[in-house]
Amino acid sequence: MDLSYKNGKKFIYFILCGFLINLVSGVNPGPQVIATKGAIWPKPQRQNISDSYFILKPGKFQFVLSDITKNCGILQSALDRYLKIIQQNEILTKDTLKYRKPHDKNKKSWHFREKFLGYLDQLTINLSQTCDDTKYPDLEMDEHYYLVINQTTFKLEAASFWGILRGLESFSQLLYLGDDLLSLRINQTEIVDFPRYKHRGLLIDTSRHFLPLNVIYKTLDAMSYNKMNVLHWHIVDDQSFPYVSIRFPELSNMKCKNYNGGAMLNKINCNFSNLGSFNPYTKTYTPEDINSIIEYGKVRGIRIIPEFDTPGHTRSWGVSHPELLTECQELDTFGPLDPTKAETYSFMNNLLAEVKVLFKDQFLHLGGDEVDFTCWMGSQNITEFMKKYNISSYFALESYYVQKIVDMTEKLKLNSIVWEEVFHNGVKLPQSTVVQVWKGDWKETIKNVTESGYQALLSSCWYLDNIQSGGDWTSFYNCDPSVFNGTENQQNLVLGGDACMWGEVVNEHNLISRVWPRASAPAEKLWSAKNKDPDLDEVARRLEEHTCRMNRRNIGAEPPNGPGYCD
Ligand code: CP6
Repeated sequence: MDLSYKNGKKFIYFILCGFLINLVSGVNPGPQVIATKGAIWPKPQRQNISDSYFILKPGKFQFVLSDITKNCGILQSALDRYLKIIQQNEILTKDTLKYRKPHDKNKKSWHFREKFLGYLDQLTINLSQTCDDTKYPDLEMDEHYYLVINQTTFKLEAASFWGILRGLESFSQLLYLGDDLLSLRINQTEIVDFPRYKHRGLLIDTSRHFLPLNVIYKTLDAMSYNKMNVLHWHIVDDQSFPYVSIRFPELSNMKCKNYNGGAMLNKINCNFSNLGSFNPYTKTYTPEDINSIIEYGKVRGIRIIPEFDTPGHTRSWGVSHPELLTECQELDTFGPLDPTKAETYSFMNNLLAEVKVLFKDQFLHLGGDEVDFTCWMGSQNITEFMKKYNISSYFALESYYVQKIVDMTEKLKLNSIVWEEVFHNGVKLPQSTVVQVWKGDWKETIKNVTESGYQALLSSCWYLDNIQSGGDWTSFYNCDPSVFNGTENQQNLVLGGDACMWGEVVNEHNLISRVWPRASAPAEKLWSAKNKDPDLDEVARRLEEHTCRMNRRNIGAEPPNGPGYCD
């Protein structure tokens, strides 16, 4: 008895202490953000919605195709995916039934204006163009769709398959569990929707840490739930070269120099830094791996753009090809790719030609960021080369290299994306080049880039490695790519942007929770209509539900708004 009394007293102290700590540290939990059900993320361009609703029985529901769409494999696979997602909701309704207390059963709906309109058993899919299964998503893909759920019509219409994909995502998000906790509901609604920007990307970095295929697939799933359409794959860098090249397999699969002259890879004699990849057996991407990622992205309307970042960030290339790197003054240390050698360029030409065929996208990211000049400064060979060709600065030398690579890429009939340094260095770029802006003074840089007639991508405000405590999606959300001083013509040159998840401290275990739902903020900024003065409480409620929805779909997104729960 005594004991329980003491415990009780302890408990009171505990509560009091907690209260005082809260008071002193100024912690105010604030109101809990209550999710808004059946609201779409990213917000559609135009949506009329009424309180009246239909009931959808997941086991009974089906998609109906018009004749023109009947033999479209890519569409069929999308319908299968979304039917599964919709049917998952049936499990949810059954679960809530199981755990409900009996007295809840008589609970009346709180919303008096809600009116039951009937059952939604099928959604008609109207694709107005013939479906072409062989087409890969590209910058110009048409993502426009039209969705009507009313008393006369249940239909989803689009000119292209890509629009149907985006519309299916919206349709699946409209479903919510009714207040009776028994039925899936969908409100009467009409949606006209299309993206504000064509390029809505996410950068992943598989050099600093390897990311297994299943994590990349999951990332692509989550991207499709957010209507993002570009995976910017920063596939190689200083730390590792996981890309298995057909032409140069040694890049990821280095043979040890002193291994008996044999051709086999020797794991024992090859320590960590002797390898181009962290592990040539388990931590590389073969052409087959890359193909399956491209196909997985394709059916979700996501382009896969690889980045082969040069001339800096290439230390791992030198493991098997030290001759490509600038030899520095200090013995056995290497700098950026050696811009003075013809073989550097023939190597790059062979590599990029192979990459073009494998990746299929019209764009290739050439990097060009953060070139460190220290090694060039000490190199006799570099100094002589600069004198001979009248190159007056290291910036000019860097430009000399990038110019050749950009021209090479153009000859391969590919468009280039480059980091902003390339623009600052005054490289004469083909007009079709896209400049990706990542540094702090982005408004000034985007203004200058578009003034010169180049297209631009914004990343500066969407660095996911930049973590601020207390939920930082609002800072990502407050950044708008059009807020710079430029003409309408200049505004039109902004293609969109990338959220960047650099890999220094991110691997398969924390990638998903670090990216989601934080990347959902740029996803909405890039899709939805411009809103100078968004109601952040409304956005928070919608993001809360969107996060819960991703969780229900097996995406381990973190809570965006502090304390709360998912139904
Ligand atoms: N790696 C490469 C990086 C970064 C860049 N390029 C980077 C720089 C600064 C920050 C985050 C990432 N890790 N290849 C710059 C584009 Cl804050």
